[in-house]
Amino acid sequence: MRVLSGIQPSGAMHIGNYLGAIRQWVAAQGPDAYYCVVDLHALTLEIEPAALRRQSDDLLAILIACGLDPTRTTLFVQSDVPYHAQLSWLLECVASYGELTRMTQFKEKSGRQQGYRVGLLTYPVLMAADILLYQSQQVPVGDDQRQHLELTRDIAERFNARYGEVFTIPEGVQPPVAARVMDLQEPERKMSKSVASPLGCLFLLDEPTTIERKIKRAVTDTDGEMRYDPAAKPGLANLLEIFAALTETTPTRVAEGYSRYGDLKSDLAEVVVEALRPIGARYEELRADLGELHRLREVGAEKAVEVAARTYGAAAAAMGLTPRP
Ligand code: ATP
Ligand code: LTN
Repeated sequence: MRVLSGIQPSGAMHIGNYLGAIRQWVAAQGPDAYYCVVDLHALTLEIEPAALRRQSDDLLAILIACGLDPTRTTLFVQSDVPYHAQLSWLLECVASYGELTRMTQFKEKSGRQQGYRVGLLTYPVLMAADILLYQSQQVPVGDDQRQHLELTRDIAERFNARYGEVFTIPEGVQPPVAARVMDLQEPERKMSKSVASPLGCLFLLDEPTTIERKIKRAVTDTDGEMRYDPAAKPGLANLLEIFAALTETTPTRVAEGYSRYGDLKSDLAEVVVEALRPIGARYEELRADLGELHRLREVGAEKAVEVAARTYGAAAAAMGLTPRP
């Protein structure tokens, strides 16, 4: 099964990324899986060049620390493979302006700033290029990316109908629980790297005391009734989901084991700290050897280029371009 997914180096990785996406990446890894650090996507919002460089290295290291093995699977950086930007242009000439302005993420992110970049609008087309270049069948992502996946399918189907069968039609796959981890302070908003929420976001590299403090202060509700009800009790439901995902059970089951919010929170803090401890330790080792990290990056780029070049050539030729051999 051909698998591809991506994550932006737009900030430190949080538990939403981990539970919504990265754990699924690790489970699906193997010779047919392609995972990329999508640095071109991170340019759609303001980011310092030095921060982009540093965060791309950080992210490679933490992905490996989470259990991805770059010798068994292909782990690469998007901008190392020029075909992503090239195919994106071809697909921009297949996608329509109307379908891009309808994207929820575009509406949210463009609404937060004046004079937003055109890349923020065309971002889902670049994402479609990432996916289609590798002829991916499955794309493990969090719930927030469903709409972008649907758009990718529409673009691929339209391309195939107009120019001939070039692309595999992919499908998104979401985890059974914690596909959408919410901000701990504002449980109606998803946890996000690029939105500053000092107490709302649990980062994988947070110190144990920080994790305890954030979970203890997480917003719940005042009726004190322990039950899993995401609509009526979003803050509590979020904590139950994180707990369930990390202990391989269901949120309802977790709720049955507790009567007080305080007890649930202190046990959850312990579960999170223990789950993240080995990741933090491994990360420090990997990040200390930048030479080795860059060698692994190069290995990944070489494997990715081989596949991407083939698909790009087929797409360009189908549209009437004459790619050089
Ligand atoms: P940004 O805030 O910069 O948009 P992000 O935190 O949303 O970043 P991405 O790099 O865009 O993260 O996404 C990487 C993966 O993590 C995607 O598959 C996405 O669906 C998933 N993901 C992101 N946020 C969450 C969340 N709160 N819950 C579950 N999955 C998430
Ligand atoms: N758009 C995604 C990140 C992303 C991605 C991809 C995910 C870029 N390219 C390809 C899966 C497949 C996001 O914002 N989370």
